[in-house]
Amino acid sequence: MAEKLTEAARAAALAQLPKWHMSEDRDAIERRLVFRDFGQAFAFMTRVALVAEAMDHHPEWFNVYKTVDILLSTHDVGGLSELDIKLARRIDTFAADFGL
Ligand code: H2B
Repeated sequence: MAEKLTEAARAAALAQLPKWHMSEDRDAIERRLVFRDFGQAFAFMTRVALVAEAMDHHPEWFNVYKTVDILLSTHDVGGLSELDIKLARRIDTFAADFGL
């Protein structure tokens, strides 16, 4: 079972994820990605979906054309856990493949 990150743990984790910011109204992290077109955005989302399913940890996300807004939070603990940090790192790796 995941546990909510302590203040020290989340500060350390966020320092490693400069492209993410804390949500204004949730204990969650967010990143916006703007791709070249819808095909790239959806290819990226497909890769993330497969990893999310394998992790049994799923993003909250919103896609309009080439923009993907992602919010990560662990529902089971009502806030940020190590699972969100792990998924954010994987997402950053995929995004880098698209030059983001
Ligand atoms: N995703 C996220 N983001 N948080 C969760 O707590 C979570 C999840 N729990 N995906 C999983 C699925 C849980 O509902 C199932 C039953 O394992």
